[in-house]
Amino acid sequence: MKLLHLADLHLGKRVNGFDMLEDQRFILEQILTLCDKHGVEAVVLAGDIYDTPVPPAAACTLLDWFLTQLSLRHVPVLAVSGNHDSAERLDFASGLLAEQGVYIAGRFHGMPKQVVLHDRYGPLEFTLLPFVRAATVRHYLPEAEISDYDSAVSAALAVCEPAAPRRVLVAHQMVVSGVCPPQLAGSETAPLTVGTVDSIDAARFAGFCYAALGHIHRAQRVGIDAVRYAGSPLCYHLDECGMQKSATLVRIGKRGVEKIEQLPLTPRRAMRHLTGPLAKLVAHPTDTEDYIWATLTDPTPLPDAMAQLRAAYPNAMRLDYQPKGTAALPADMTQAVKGKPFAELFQDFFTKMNGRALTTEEVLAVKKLREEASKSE
Ligand SMILES: [Mn+2]
Repeated sequence: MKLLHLADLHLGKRVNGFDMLEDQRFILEQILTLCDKHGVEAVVLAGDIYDTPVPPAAACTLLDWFLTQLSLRHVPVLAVSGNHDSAERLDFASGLLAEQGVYIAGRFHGMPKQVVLHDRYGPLEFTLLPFVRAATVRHYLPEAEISDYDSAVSAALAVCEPAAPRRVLVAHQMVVSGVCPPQLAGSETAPLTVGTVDSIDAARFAGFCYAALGHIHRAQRVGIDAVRYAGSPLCYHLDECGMQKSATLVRIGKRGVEKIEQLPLTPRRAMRHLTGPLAKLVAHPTDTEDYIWATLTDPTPLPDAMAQLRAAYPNAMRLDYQPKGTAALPADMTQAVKGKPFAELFQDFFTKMNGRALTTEEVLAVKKLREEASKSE
């Protein structure tokens, strides 16, 4: 079976005040074209279908259109809620939609939804695990030993009796392999935390031939090829400037995954980061409809800089300064803080906020607080 794995559509999202709905419609049309071209037999939506629990009406209309188009092509859809979705709203009419081959798991009721589709090799099971917090699972499975996200997801999956030898998991969680954190894209939001406390070990998915994940906006494998994040289909944050987005085509054969391909997606407007003096940036603009983040290297702030920039690039989203010779702020803060000890991070933060370093007494006080906090965790 040829699956198209998508996630984090975030329909209805605004980026820096810009409504992305037209861009989203454009990319969904492209995805439909890819479905036709590659003979996709099922589409997986691994959560964060909408950007907010109460999405704008136009976002609902867009999803309605997309699901209808897939249904007209007789392509089943397997969808779960993400942390951005309202689980209840996403469940609206899900019983009726299931009759049309649109399988949606919004709420977790104590057991993931299991859907069995068939291909030439027989049954293929989809386990649809909506986004869950440990407390939700604990509520429905009071007998299970649940201390964190990892044990919660394990317990939630353990309830299911395998319905076919070949099983695919659809989930929206923070999944890690060993101690290796996934590479964030920049636009993920809660419940991400520093470290791996709220994360799930990919080893929990050993019973599945493929785990279609959502939550991290950068497409990537987690430890092994068959555990993957599809990533968002569009750049949703300026930190994602220049990131190649894709849809993941997975071919499942007799014994499991046979081939995985990342099909590149081309946005209606690219998101680009330009650096240089303003006069130079606006002198010969190219692809002027793109979403632009400009870092100006002019020695002093310029009046009307944004107005000038927008005259050349009407969709300029952000403007900042980095006069020549000054240190650049790292574009990816996660890389900058990675591996730094807590004391050092706090010292940096304090110095930045207060313009002075911590005194020895303060350092000790912070150390004490930190120790107390870790005891109460
Ligand atoms: Mn997301």
